[in-house]
Amino acid sequence: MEKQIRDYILDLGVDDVGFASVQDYQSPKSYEITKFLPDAKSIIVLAYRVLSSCESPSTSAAQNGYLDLGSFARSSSYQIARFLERKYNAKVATLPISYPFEIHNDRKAIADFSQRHAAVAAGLGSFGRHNLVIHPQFGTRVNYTSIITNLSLQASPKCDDFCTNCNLCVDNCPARALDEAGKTDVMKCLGHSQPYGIVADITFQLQRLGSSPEEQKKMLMDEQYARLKQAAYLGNQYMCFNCLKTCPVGLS
Ligand code: B12
Ligand code: SF4
Ligand code: SF4
Repeated sequence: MEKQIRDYILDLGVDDVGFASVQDYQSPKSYEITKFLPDAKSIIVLAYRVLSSCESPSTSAAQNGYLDLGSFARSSSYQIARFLERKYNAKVATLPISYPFEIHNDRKAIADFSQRHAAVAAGLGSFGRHNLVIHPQFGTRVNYTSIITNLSLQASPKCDDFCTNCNLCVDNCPARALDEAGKTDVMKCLGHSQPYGIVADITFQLQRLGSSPEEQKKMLMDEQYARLKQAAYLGNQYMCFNCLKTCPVGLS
């Protein structure tokens, strides 16, 4: 069964796949797996290589490559889930590349499920100094999604540690968000990687509330407002790829 599932997934064009047993998924801040699927037994983790457009000097081109990946991942995930249901009468729960996730004041920007911990559990990489998962072939230029299922699948072997501690990711972070080992300073990263994300939106709205009607009109005609709107429509607002693209592992 594992081979049939793997072949189906790779034939779709997904770059790599790994299997984890639910016991191997250890993510202290995430919800229990049974919250997503009460009789969950395995996690199928899918790896998608990030396009070389992440290096483009054009922010829109870099962002568009990422949105392309996101659409492909969503479509692949749905097709694989349908395949598992039809062929094996399986129960499934698909977990996204980023959104949606539950939003609560006490959890802030912590997703329901950690794709990074799932990828490590499924043998699709190991954590690096930049707190991202490094894949054996694609290095850090990779995104992950997961499908939780009640099928019992043989777990894939775990990966070695690939980080060479060269510190390039830390030195190339424009927000200095990676200075403290083992921690990403979320607010510093957010300000730089999502300059038109929710934090920027709240700042704009607060400023608008305290402005005169004339100033408000001016603010709504300004490019800043159009950028905030565009980011909100697109959903994925990442505009920085530095830690992902500067990591040399897997590039040769
Ligand atoms: C929200 C979010 C963000 C927020 C962070 C909010 C936060 N609270 O951390 C912000 C905007 C800052 C962000 C930035 C980025 N993100 Co982001 N993000 C997410 C998202 C949607 C949810 C993260 C989350 O809350 N997970 C739940 C928590 C509980 O788990 P976790 O985040 O994995 O955190 C654990 C690990 O970091 C772990 N950990 C870290 N280092 C180490 C080391 C060791 C040894 C161990 C054992 C554990 C460990 O400890 C944490 C607690 O358990 C995930 C997708 C997802 N659902 O996982 C993508 C995701 C993590 N992001 C990703 C990427 C690529 C980025 C960016 C490069 C931006 C971009 N251009 O894509 C930057 C990188 C920042 C960095 N270097 O850390 C990828 C990472 C892929 C990879 N190769 O690892 C993910 C997995 C998206 C995906 N589906 O592929 N992101
Ligand atoms: S995405 Fe950019 S700002 Fe965020 S940690 Fe990586 S390099 Fe730093
Ligand atoms: S850039 Fe260097 S230090 Fe950073 S994760 Fe990659 S190998 Fe490790």
